[in-house]
Amino acid sequence: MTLKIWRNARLATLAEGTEGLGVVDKGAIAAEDGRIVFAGAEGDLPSGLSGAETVDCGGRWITPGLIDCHTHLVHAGNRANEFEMRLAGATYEEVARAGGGIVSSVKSLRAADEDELVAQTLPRLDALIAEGVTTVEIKSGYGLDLENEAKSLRAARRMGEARPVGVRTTFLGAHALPVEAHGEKDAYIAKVADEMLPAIAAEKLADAIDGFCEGIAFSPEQIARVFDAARAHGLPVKLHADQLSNLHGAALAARYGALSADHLEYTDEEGAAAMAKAGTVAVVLPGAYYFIRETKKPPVALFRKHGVRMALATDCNPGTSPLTSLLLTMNMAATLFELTVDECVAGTTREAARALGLQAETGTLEPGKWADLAIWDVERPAELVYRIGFNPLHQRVWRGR
Ligand code: DI6
Ligand code: FE
Repeated sequence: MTLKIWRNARLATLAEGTEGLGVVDKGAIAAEDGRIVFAGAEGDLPSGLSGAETVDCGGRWITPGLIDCHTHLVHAGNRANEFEMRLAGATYEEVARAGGGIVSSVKSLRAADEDELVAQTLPRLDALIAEGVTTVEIKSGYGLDLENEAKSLRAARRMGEARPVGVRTTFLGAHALPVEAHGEKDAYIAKVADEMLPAIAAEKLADAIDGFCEGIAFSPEQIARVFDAARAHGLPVKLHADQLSNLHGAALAARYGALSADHLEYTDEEGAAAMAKAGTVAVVLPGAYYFIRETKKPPVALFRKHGVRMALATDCNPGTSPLTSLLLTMNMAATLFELTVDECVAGTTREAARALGLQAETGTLEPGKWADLAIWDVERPAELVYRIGFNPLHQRVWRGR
């Protein structure tokens, strides 16, 4: 049994039901065997906890460890060449005709073996960890056949063995149509639902199932087919919804009780209301919005009006969001989408945990949760959102270590 205490700290507990960030001014946290046993005013520390190893935080702020709840961290190569073509004036079609787009990432991923994928992904994970990330979600979706999707998810699982970080994996077979499907979307979706998903479920490679519901990807009917298969295997679902157009993806996700619907730039009020009713978290992804120079913003005011919980994430991917900073993501969400500081901090902790179905385990500083902490050299939490390209992390604690 290891007992450890962090004292002389200011806490943003994010505890459910508290005002704002759930601030405790002269706070302390105690953890036993990697779980929080006390979080609150230092004066209230149970006396039975004295004698433990104690860390003086010097008045620094402690938040829950950050959670990046939407990434495509496992991918091979990058698409800087396409970025350069686009800057030189090439259209999306021209880039695609030159072999670019998701197809080129699929080609690179299929050519890489699992060890190479792990090696290429680690620097991206390390960048997240350096900013206090203690849990990261990682999707497949660049393999697009069983062998390569399974390889991606195994590489994702290995991220959690290579580093002290929690990893949740998501199977995104319905991300794009592979070239060998020759335009036959229904046939490919049948393969995803009837062959790939069951095999991945049998190997326990995925914690959730995701899809891309969009004109350039799959229709609501095709996504529903995948979600039915997920349900049959007892796996929760998430959805890339309403990113480029309104196909009513948010409402579809809500209908399946999805953990989250993500992007949501084109979501309408009906979609927001359905999400609120289902408890589906809205994950906004300002990195993708910024990188593709989208101008339609997600309907944050509608999410607030209907009481939809909001999370934010990097969406780290080689095509539309080559972003590995959750702090910068917070700044973007505030500046571009007008989220408040409290919404940004809650959206990368408590609500991000909810978007992964991990709200009982992490995301707040409360007894019973994992001792996942980020200790910051800041005067106030607003600094986490305010700065651009500066990392004030003092120390990161994952499961008490
Ligand atoms: N939405 C996106 O913006 C990306 N995937 C998705 O579902 C695009 C991914 C890529 O271009 O590689
Ligand atoms: Fe994504």
